[in-house]
Amino acid sequence: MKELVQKRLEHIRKEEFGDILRVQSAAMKAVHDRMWKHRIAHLTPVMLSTITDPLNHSVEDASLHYGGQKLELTKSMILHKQLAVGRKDIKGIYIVSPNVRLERGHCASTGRHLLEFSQVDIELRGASAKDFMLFMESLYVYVLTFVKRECWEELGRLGRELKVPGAFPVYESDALRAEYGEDFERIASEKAETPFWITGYLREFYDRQDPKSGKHINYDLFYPEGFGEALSGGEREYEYSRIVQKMEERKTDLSSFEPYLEAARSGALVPSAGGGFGVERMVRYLTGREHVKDVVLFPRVPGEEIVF
Ligand code: ASN
Repeated sequence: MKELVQKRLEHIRKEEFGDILRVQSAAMKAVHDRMWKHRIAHLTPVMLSTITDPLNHSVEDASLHYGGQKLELTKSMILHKQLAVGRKDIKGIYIVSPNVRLERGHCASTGRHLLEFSQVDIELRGASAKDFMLFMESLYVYVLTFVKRECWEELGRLGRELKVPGAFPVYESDALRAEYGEDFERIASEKAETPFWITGYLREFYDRQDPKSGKHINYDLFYPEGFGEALSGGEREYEYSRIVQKMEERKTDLSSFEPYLEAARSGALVPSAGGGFGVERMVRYLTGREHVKDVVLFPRVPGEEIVF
């Protein structure tokens, strides 16, 4: 125990954290400023709920019992985001949202996974995929420009040179898969010199699928230089019958989403598009560190003992 405590203290005291945390502070200030400018409302996070994101991959159970209810720790606030933008007076919302995803061991080596992380989770009422992608591109350029200007000394000491992108190329996931195989995301990110989008993923029920063409109207944003996925999101399903159909196709247990389904049945959901980007991944990219754990004082790395 003693040795482990010392090891963790060494991590907390690492000299470079001064610069890394300064970059993080600048990036988050830029995010909040941008949201303010666009009248996107800041919501406080939800950490306990009867419903949470089913995710696209399986993780270990993170639920608890309280007051006779089974409550889930938030994996993402996607379902709450949809409920929130049902308000007519809201143009969009964002949350700096803590997410708990008890990933299985293999995620330790990706450099991008933590059991607990924060994402800036955004949803725009009435928006299309295109609207959201443009919004995100301008946010990204704004953050990068701000960090470069305000933190040039810190970035210099960290040995990091950042380029502000012009265009954001868009690729279809099927086309990249055909070119590079199953590992297409990693390969495309390693080859890229600017951030880029990949669209058209088959995944959770809440991302919209065009009923006629069968196209999945969703997207991921990727960092260049091998830093991998930055954001995922999509247009949303909001009609009760479509949601049930998509859940059934995915063999989802409908009863565990009953409050959400009841809301959908009563017409509480509206068209929207959104997405979320991980704060730690963004800071890792901005500072050019190897692993997300290098930018977090108290990282929860899959497979590593938690001390503090
Ligand atoms: N934040 C994502 C979205 O808006 C969902 C997620 O984190 N799995 O689509």
